[in-house]
Amino acid sequence: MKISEKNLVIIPTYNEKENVEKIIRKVFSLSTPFHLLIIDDNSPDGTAGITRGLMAEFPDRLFLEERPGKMGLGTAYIAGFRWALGKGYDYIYEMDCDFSHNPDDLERLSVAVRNGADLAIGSRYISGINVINWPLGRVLLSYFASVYVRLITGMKVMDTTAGFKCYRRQVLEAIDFDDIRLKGYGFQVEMKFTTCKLGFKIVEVPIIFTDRKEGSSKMSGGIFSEALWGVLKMKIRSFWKKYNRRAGGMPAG
Ligand SMILES: Nc1nc2c(ncn2[C@@H]2O[C@H](COP(=O)(O)OP(=O)(O)OP(=O)(O)O)[C@@H](O)[C@H]2O)c(=O)[nH]1
Ligand SMILES: [Mg+2]
Repeated sequence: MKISEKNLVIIPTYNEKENVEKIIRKVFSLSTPFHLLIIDDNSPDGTAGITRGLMAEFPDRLFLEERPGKMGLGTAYIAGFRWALGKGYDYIYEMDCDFSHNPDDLERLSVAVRNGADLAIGSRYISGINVINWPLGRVLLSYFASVYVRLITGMKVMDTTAGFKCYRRQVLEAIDFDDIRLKGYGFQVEMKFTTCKLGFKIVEVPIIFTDRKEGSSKMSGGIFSEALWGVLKMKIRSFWKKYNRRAGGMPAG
């Protein structure tokens, strides 16, 4: 890796006091000199305070952005992307705080983008189904959600809802964040769909995903139904936009 290349890992947090210090230390123990941005939504359990306490130990590498309340994963990432672009990072990673994503795999995503991918996805479904400790119902839900998204969008991505990724900065520069509407799992789908439509190269890197051992899930029925309907609406909107461009502005909508 060229010494001038800057890598930023963004981790959104909400009530991750059991995990946050461990994940920070783990990321900084890797051989790539990753920087880390924690985006905390005023977690009642004091996640931000724990992070702040570690900043003196990792000066110029550990950063914290605090938002006033729980505003969802999608807007947290968008805030992080804008921050990263403003600071000149070359490679921008998304990772959960709960160790479902193995921080060691950051290095493998890094290799994929340096070998030419514009977006590297840590994929649970590229070689079988690599999910550990999820109840069968949750695995099936996630897997068939991915199949559903592939059918609707036509994307050739196996793990369409994956949230462990690395973007080359040019991808994020090309995306109009104000046009990204979905917030939860839908956000992850919409970002991939937009990246695909812009013609960027997406590569899936096989990973093993493990259910969280500590802290609690923020997954909800609302997030699920947003993804279900939102993906359909997203596809219709994209079709409409294309049609509008071809028809020179007609019909309105
Ligand atoms: N800043 C911020 N972070 C969030 C929010 N919701 C979830 N997170 C974080 O996003 C990451 C993923 O959330 P999880 O609760 O693990 O959701 P999940 O991985 O979809 O669900 P599980 O598999 O059940 O853990 C974790 O690091 C959470 O702390 C939010 O509203 N704001
Ligand atoms: Mg999780």
